[in-house]
Amino acid sequence: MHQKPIRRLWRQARLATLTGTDWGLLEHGALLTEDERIAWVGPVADLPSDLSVDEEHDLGGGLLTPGLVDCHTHLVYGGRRADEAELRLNGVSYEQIARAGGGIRSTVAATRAASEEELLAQAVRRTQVLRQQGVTTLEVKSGYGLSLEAEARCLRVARRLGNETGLSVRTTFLGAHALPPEFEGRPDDYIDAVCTWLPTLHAQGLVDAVDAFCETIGFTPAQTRQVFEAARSLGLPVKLHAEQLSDQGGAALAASFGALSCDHLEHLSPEGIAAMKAAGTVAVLLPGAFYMLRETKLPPVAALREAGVPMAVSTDHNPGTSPALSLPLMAHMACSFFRLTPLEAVRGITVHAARALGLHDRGTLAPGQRADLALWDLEHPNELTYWFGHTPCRCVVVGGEECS
Ligand code: DI6
Ligand code: FE
Repeated sequence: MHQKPIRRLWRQARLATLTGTDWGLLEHGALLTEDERIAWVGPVADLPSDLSVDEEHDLGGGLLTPGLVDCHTHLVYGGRRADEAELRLNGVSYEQIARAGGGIRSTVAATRAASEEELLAQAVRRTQVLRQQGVTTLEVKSGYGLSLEAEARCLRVARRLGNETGLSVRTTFLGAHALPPEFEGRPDDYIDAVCTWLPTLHAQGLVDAVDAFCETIGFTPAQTRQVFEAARSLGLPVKLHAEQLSDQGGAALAASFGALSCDHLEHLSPEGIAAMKAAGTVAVLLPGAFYMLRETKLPPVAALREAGVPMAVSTDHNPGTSPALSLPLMAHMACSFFRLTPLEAVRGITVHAARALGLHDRGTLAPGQRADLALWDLEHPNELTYWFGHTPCRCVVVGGEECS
């Protein structure tokens, strides 16, 4: 039976539509939604006088933007690494910590030991914090299980997160994140295993995209290519942790597979930029990891801008290098550290972040887009990158339904 859509009118707000090359500000704006989609956006004065709606929402003079999109997180994991962070701040090196069984491997051990329900409860709490700061869509990577069973558990948790919190969750299989202890000294065997797990996980509906960590301390370009070929044979899109600590040519490799995004990119070369531009690959910048690792090499933002490569910004939430849960803070840091303009940074946590996930139905306020909205106690969207350390988000709307 075809039911009549629920029409909701949202008014008494300033709107930032982000549809063009500017903020797309509408001073006295209104927005009409039909079920989970936006049906109309414009000045309140242009609303037809005989409009009939099922619900009317007074937005109290706030600022309405598209719901934010966090396009790169490692949100599902067990344990925490504050002790390791303290050791590092007391002068112990990352390598010493890793040799003593810390680092990524300690998170792998804690994740393997945790039940699905425990992992879910922790991930829900983290997701609620992201949502309180405007996020309506997020990506969640696996990569702390590193066995078929534990990776499947983490991806199931990521799938369930959407139901538990009402947000949209995209899942990414990152089996090629680190070498698990049982494969010590046998990285090629591990990559073979990862490639055999992928069809199984995909058949269970757990994988929206495939990622890898291409780095001296991660996997080689040849190993990354093997993972990408397995993804391609299943028709799955790829993305890559590329050029974070050194230039491995990972971005060009990922672009040759039509990657949705390359992420980190502090050591990205001009060739990598050209390949990303040609492939339409999004550059995802992660100032949280840059900051926590006290990196000094900046991603080549001016060259990316010049080339016209779309830039996104994300939290990279993970327990080792970026335990951050505020996307507006990351936008602020993308401006102050990486010299994005406020408009670039805001597009980077909305429309370009959506594109980094292959999603074209969100990130702007326009008819046909999903009715994913964030309402802020702000006068102008440039304040999203101005304030830091507090939360001016009043609530979010997901698929036309008020959510918090
Ligand atoms: N790059 C990173 O910065 C994180 N993963 C990755 O591929 C680090 C993850 C961790 O230390 O737990
Ligand atoms: Fe990451």
